[in-house]
Amino acid sequence: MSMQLTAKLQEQFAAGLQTRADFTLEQPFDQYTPVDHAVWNQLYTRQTELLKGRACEAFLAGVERLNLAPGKVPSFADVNARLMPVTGWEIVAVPGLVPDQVFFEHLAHRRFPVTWWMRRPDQLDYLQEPDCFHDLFGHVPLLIDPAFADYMHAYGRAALAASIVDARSLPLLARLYWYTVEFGLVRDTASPNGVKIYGAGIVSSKGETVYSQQSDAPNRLAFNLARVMQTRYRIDTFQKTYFVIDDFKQLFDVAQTDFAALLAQLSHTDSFAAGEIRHGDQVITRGTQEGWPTDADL
Ligand code: HBI
Ligand code: FE
Repeated sequence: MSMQLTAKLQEQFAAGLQTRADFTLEQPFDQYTPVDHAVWNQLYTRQTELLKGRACEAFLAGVERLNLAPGKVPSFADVNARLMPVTGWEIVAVPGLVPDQVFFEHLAHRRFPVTWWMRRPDQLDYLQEPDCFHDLFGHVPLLIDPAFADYMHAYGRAALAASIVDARSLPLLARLYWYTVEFGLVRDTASPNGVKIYGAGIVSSKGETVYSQQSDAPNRLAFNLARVMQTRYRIDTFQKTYFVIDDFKQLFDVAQTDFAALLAQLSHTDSFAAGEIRHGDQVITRGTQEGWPTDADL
């Protein structure tokens, strides 16, 4: 990951906010403005309404159990008081994206880094970097689910170990994270296209919530670990392909496998285009590809 000093980081530095060696800081609660709380309220209200019947039950239950509420930006300490006793995960405040190894180190110790600041009102629908709404509302509800909590931990440990051994495994690990934690779907035969949503990048986005489950454009393929690690992705558009898990137990089992051997093997193989369907794929829906950009993906 390239670490350029973004405008957002410069702003925090100017406000005298300093981070510890592990890139964390105390959530600077008094820095939130009435506008920040209003933005949280608006996004929370909009997404909880939209996600009924679209997000998986575990996600919706997590929002309830963590007591996330529309009123104001949640206190991280309050969230931790509900989260830690259940799965041993805690959230820690960070100024934004942190270097890969720092990120993996946190996950490997059951700490999830949450960007503390809120997006501006003109960024309700889209911003490129993760903010507090994406990180907290998107990622944290599933950390109170035992199977998902263990998957994230196993991912963190495997990614930390692999990234120390060989930096060439980083793109493969990032794809796994992308197609599960950020943009994962889970089977639900009673729902449109046979899927419900669990990925944080989807649940924190109004547009992608509807598109990922209901649009005819994207492919929806059964999850396969090696296949996912070989599949490139786009960060600038809705996904061309979603990978669908059976349940969180499947994810957890995947993270118990010998990542090191698979990563060593796959780092020498070709990667696939984001929208490609390959021989051997288990196709749930074949996308019409309507509206897809024609330029090359990552
Ligand atoms: N930092 N704060 C933060 N949040 C992330 O999701 C994140 C990160 N640093 C690196 C990183 N993700 C990537 O390594 C993942 O794609 C695996
Ligand atoms: Fe994220």
